[in-house]
Amino acid sequence: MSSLHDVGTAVISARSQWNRTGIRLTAREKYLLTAKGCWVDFFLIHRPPGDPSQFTYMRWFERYRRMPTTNWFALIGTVNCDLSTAFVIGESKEITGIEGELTCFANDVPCMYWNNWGHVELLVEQYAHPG
Ligand SMILES: [Ca+2]
Repeated sequence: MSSLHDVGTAVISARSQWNRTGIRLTAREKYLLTAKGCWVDFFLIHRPPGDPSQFTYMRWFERYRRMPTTNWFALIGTVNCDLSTAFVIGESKEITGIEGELTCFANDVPCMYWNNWGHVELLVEQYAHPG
């Protein structure tokens, strides 16, 4: 017997600065987000947790990422396309207390989405209420 049920799935494109999932979250509910697949930054393949800089020149640009201290191409979640609400999803993340549409992106420098390829798949499940 599972305490989780599916709320929805979404395809998160590496090329899109904002991926609107159409999945609406409710603050009183608790959710499990899980992501799978690979996406590509120019020629570097990443999984949903992303990766640290693999070349020295990449370190110069880290501070310009939309989440400056988070891995390149980490899967990021936000609410209603509002960067101030951003949190790392990576491969798996439990969330609660969030109200609004789940919107996602690959962590990159804003002007560097043109050389992004591929997508990851995000599954959103909701925990059943205890008792
Ligand atoms: Ca890029």
